[in-house]
Amino acid sequence: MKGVSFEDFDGASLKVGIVAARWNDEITLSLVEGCKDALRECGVLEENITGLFVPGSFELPMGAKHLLEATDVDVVIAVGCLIKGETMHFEYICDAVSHGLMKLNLDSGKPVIFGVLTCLTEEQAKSRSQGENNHGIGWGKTAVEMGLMWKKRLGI
Ligand code: RBF
Repeated sequence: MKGVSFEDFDGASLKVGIVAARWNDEITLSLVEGCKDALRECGVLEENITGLFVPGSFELPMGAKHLLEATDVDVVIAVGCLIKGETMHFEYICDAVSHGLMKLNLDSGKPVIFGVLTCLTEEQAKSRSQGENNHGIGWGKTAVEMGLMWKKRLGI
């Protein structure tokens, strides 16, 4: 199997936030569905999933910070899709988002999952957001694993 394997988790105690960018929303909505499918498969309850949309991927770190501070979620998944264009925006936004999300992980102490596709073409983005290759599935499972790890460390 390409990527990583996961054990069977029991996420019934977890509260999960999903912040998603509206840029390339055909792709990001499908990625969010992949995340939710995986969360449900791991036993996360529908009422324990909180969603928030932001305009673009650059806004994901701020949106994730909002979820961490204004709600009682244990873990946040930040979902976006960057597609390389004619300008340097792709490089700047990829760099800013990945650093912003990592900083939030370390500063907040709660896990923030990097659910951002960085693609050279729209075709790549489509193939990574559909069916069994929907990367949202792996991000959902990663969120459960890291959320449970965080709760265990705190003894809650
Ligand atoms: N946001 C995305 O989530 N994905 C993109 O592919 C994307 N491309 C952009 C390209 C340009 C030229 C600009 C100006 C913005 C782009 N954004 C994209 C939006 C960006 O993440 C952010 O929402 C805006 O720059 C406002 O802060």
